Amino acid sequence: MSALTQTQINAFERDGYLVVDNVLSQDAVLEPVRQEYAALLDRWCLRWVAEGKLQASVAALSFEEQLIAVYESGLDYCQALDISLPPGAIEPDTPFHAGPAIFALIRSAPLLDCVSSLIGPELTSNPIQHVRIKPPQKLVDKAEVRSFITSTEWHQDRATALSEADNTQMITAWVAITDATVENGCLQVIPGSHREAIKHHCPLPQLGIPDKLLDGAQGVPIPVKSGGVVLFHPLTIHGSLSNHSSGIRWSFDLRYNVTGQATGRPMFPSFVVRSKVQPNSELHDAAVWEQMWLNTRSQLANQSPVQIHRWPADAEICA
Ligand SMILES: O=C(O)CCC(=O)C(=O)O
Ligand SMILES: [Fe+2]
Repeated sequence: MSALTQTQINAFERDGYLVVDNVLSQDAVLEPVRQEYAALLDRWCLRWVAEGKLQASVAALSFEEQLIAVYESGLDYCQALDISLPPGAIEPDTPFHAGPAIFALIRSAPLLDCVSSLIGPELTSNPIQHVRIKPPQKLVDKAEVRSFITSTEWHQDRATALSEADNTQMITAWVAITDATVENGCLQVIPGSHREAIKHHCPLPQLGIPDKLLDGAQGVPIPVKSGGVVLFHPLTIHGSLSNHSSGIRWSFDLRYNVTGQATGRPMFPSFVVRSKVQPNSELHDAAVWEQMWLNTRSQLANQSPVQIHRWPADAEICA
């Protein structure tokens, strides 16, 4: 798999999204990510066991079983496993994960080839990025609203960035680690919605477009197999279904913007991931990338809470 065909580019421009199968190598890219996450979760489990919050027997389970056991024990793994810092107050020890396998995933050449086909060869890794490892919905608390755990409300990614990035050329690359199916909570999109303007979003209970501003019946589910990618435009209205399977649903959402344009999250670090005009501006060192996030955390730990979007909860349309 390399650059997109003209037919694929046309489909992206028409629909605002594109599913590309077999972008990421299982052996070279996804297996290292799985191993890195297994080791990461093992470390957290050891800590929780030592703190008396988790039964010691959990250590012997598979990643998926561990994750589910951790969730059922009432432990919050979302930020511990995420690949970004959170909004709001940041502490000197707020956890996050910026490991070498994630850096390699972000830099994966076939993935960058796809993105370059849509926005050109000068690419910055945008810091609006997350892992979502969703447990079976039957285990999820009825009051749960976070899109790291349960279904994701209809929204446009442009609304998750500050308005400084409203004209930024950006692509979301949603990477399937497990197969994403209608049953386990794949993405859904409203085809062609990227041709409309940014919609009003409400921040609560989860950032999303109020029902009265869209017709969710136009949504189509977009299943994709492990190693495949969904690419979408920042104005494409999308969300996800809930996980009605008995296993986890695991994805990463990565973003890329044209270098030099605003990222929409200026307090978090971005880096040049590919450049044709200035190849030596590319960052190739995973340790430097991790250090950028560590430095950001130190700086933000002494500051007022991080505001990541523009949407007030008291807007009339949100009532
Ligand atoms: O995976 C999900 O549930 C939502 C992901 C999403 O909204 C995104 O990748 O922009
Ligand atoms: Fe999104």
